[in-house]
Amino acid sequence: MKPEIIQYCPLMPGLEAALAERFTVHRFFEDKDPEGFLAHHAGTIRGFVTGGHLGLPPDLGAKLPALEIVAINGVGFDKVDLNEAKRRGVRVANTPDVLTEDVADLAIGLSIALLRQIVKGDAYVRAGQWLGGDLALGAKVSRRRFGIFGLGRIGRAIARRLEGFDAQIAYSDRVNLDVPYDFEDTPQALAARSDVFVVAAAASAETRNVIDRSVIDAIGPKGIIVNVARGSLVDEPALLAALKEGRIGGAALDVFADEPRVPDGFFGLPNVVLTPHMASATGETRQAMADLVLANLVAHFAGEPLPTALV
Ligand code: 8YV
Repeated sequence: MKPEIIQYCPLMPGLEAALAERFTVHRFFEDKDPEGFLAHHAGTIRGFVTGGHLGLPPDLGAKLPALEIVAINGVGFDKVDLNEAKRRGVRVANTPDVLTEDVADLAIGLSIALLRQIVKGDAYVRAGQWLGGDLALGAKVSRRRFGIFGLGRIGRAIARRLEGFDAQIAYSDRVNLDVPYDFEDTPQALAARSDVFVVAAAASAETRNVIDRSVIDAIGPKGIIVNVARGSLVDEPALLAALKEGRIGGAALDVFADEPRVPDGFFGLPNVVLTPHMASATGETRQAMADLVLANLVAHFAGEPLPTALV
């Protein structure tokens, strides 16, 4: 008998095929009658495969008494209750490291796109406006002051890339780390010395809405914010209000508080760049993530240690 697992979101076709070979896969995200499904199968579901942005909703987890493993297709585990998993003896794995470069690359790309008006320039050429004059001037990227909020694996990869731009790099983290960048112990202090404030910290109860009005105002009308972490770190209504009132210079956002729903208010603003949570979305990286998801599930059901265990 193949172990039964829930697939909670679409995955790479190759991963879906590999899962189907080894497991009885319930494509929960396509189920028209999830309650009916749970009434019949909840008791035999042993694995749960999910996205980092989706995790395992607590009420659903509570309905799966035989659950043994949650395999996250992503590095973020903010949507999985690790304490509850420990308490229940449920193992949890994510896909760290393999996506670090891509997320850092997108943070740099978004910074350049906004400062150098790449998206605006593209629209300008397509609309035939080039014939009628010049695009307004952008702002330099090289030698700019960058503040990185969260200097974990991804934050450090962003900093390393910024060294190539001769940027002035500062950061905030829980502690002062042994790195060649200036440390600030509050997001406000970091914001006050940053032209580009990059959010790269993990989402948690402590970091919820930590980028609030005081931080946004400290970034100020000459500064911009770039978010490749999670929407929950930023007070989104406060950011939108600041953008509308010109209290912050701009925002480049890959993540949103209630994605894929993005507040309409952002759409009409000229000083924003918006992307659909695509920081890890390259073929190479999504394949590497898929390989890790499969390796963790296979290891678990073979009774072996998980390659990238959280719990
Ligand atoms: C993915 C992510 O977009 O790694 C994460 O935590 O949010 C992203 O890499 C997502 O998890 C895809 O499932």
